[in-house]
Amino acid sequence: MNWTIWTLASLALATGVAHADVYNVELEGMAFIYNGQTNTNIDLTIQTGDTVRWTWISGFHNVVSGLPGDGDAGDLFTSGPPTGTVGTVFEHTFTDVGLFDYHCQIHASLGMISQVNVIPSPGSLALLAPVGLFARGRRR
Ligand SMILES: [Cu+2]
Repeated sequence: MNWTIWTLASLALATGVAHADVYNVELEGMAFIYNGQTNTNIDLTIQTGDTVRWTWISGFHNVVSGLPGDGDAGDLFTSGPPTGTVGTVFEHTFTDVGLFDYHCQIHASLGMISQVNVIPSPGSLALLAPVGLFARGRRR
């Protein structure tokens, strides 16, 4: 394999065969629901570049980043005022690594709080391998 191929491979990884998966969380009753889990019991780990899509199934809700009472609640994302319109969809694409809380302002006191764990996408790490191989091949 020649250096051109490695260069192209490196560029492809660097410019991001970025992760862009979508994870669906439903708002139903007084709960966020994902994969059969609800509210703070939801175990949702995604990668940078992935999107969480919240869909209103029933009830009157909104989706606000942070925890109730946080000074910066809603700064990262907010779906706006609560709505009971079934079928409403709100999305947020996570670009930073971290553990992100969010809640519904109507039902947070009843436990409607959850979180998203964001880890680095492989594309942001894989760059190192091809660059190393490229450097080694070039010495020949
Ligand atoms: Cu709610």
